[in-house]
Amino acid sequence: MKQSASVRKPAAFILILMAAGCQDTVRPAPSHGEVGQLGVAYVCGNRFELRNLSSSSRVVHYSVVGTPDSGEVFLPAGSDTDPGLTTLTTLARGALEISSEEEREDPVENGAVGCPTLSVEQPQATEGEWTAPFPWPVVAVHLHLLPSGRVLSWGRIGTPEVFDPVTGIFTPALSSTMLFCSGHTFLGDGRLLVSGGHLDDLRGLRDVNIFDPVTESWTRAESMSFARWYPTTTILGDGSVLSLAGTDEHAMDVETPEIWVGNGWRSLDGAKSLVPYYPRTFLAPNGLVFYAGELQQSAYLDVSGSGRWVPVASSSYGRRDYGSAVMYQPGKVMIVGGSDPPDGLPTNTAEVIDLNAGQPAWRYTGPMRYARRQLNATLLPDGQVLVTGGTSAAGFSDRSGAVHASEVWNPGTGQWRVLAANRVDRVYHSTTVLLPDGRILHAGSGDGPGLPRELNAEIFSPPYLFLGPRPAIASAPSQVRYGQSFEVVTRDATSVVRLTLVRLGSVTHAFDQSQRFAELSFRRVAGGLSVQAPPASTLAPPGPYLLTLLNDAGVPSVSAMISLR
Ligand SMILES: [Cu+2]
Repeated sequence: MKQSASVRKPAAFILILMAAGCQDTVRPAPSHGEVGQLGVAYVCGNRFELRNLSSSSRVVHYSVVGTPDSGEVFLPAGSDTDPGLTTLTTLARGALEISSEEEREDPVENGAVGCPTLSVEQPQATEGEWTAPFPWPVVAVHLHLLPSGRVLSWGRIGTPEVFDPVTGIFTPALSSTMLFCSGHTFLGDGRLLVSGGHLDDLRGLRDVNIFDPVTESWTRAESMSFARWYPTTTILGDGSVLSLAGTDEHAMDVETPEIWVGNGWRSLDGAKSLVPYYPRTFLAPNGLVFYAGELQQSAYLDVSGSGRWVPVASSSYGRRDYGSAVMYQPGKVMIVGGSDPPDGLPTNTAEVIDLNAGQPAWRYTGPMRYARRQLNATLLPDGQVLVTGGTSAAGFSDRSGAVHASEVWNPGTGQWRVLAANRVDRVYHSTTVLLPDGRILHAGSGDGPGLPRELNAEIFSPPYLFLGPRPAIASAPSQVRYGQSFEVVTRDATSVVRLTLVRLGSVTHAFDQSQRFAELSFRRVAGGLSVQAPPASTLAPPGPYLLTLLNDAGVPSVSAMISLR
């Protein structure tokens, strides 16, 4: 602490210079920890500045005293007149000790001084920003981010279309099945499994189709034993996929769940149950499938043997008809919005449950500013949940109550923050997915009762894209195995404080059947990060994910596509 007064001043000076983009200004020498040719100075927050006066670059070892935080840092060559300066943000708070083969520095205290926030004038830094609507060839009732970074969508009318977010070009991908009202999620190999479809209103199909994102073409797979209209598909830890609920070719409820086993379907005759349309289901860390809603009573579905249901806990609000649900961390689920009774006034409330607890129970988290149903809840790479669209009016999908403001939920505080508003009413059949560049695509609405067909989409840039330079991934493996450690090459390793995975989105009817979030632990090594893959497939089921670095300002990198096997 005793050095903080002498350090604080130059630190603020350096930050201002950095903000102004100056690279070549002579900077004050570190005031502490200086031995030989290495130097360490505390800056602010968990930031330290490392100095290399040697004319050759070197790799030094660092550790935060009394914590597991340690690693390696590459220091570029310096000289008497131009010290090679590297800013390092430690993951833990504590004194920083660095050493090389020749030298060992005394630890430098963390002065516990807050970092000055860059005063950003532009409102985008607090609210984000929407693009103007742009044309979309179908009503995007079903919307998916493909492992290629392209976006697949379809509606009731027209053919499925693949959109390239980089070029803006659409390419049709004709299917022999009418895929409207199907269920879908990504398989472990990155192909999209689509279960069921549309025979007529309320009447489903047995068809199963698989979309290959490389050839951008469809293949028919083994049909299900039951036709399904409005089913949910959920991938399990072993790569098999549950198809649950829906109505059959006679518009009768399908009570028997089925499991895709790679070359056909297995019926769970012991788990017959009437589950409403598009159940909000997730693979839980214990390997069971968790049913979070829309009904008030949540439950586990055990798919082993002939299957069975086990009640878990009752949520507080009631039924959440056309509310959304999201697993925002392994085993942690939020249910948000919706209406009880169905078609009644929507709620702004949200509830969370932690399935990792001994006795999981629902509890309220902060409420949204706006009540809504027909909303979308989308995981961001920083682990927050973005809500878009929906209506606050009673009725099935009354456009007079369309909510345009987006809101973001912070799982750390349980609070929501209102962000910028989009232009178009997006209610029933609206969809939202996270893109690899950290922006969010919001589309659809229509192809339903009395609603205009919104043949357009909008893209949202969240506030994190306006907070300064983005870290960058130079390279990352395209595939990793559970429990494996792997390397991410980046020049920004010393400022990266988080590394996250978000499973690719596959969305319809106010629910993403595919997205998941996981935080990865890592250690800095020369040239990048040594990262630990999730230890088990029940925490992060196999398939394609966006891998993202976040720096100490909360700014995400452009994501890399990575496949968990
Ligand atoms: Cu529908």
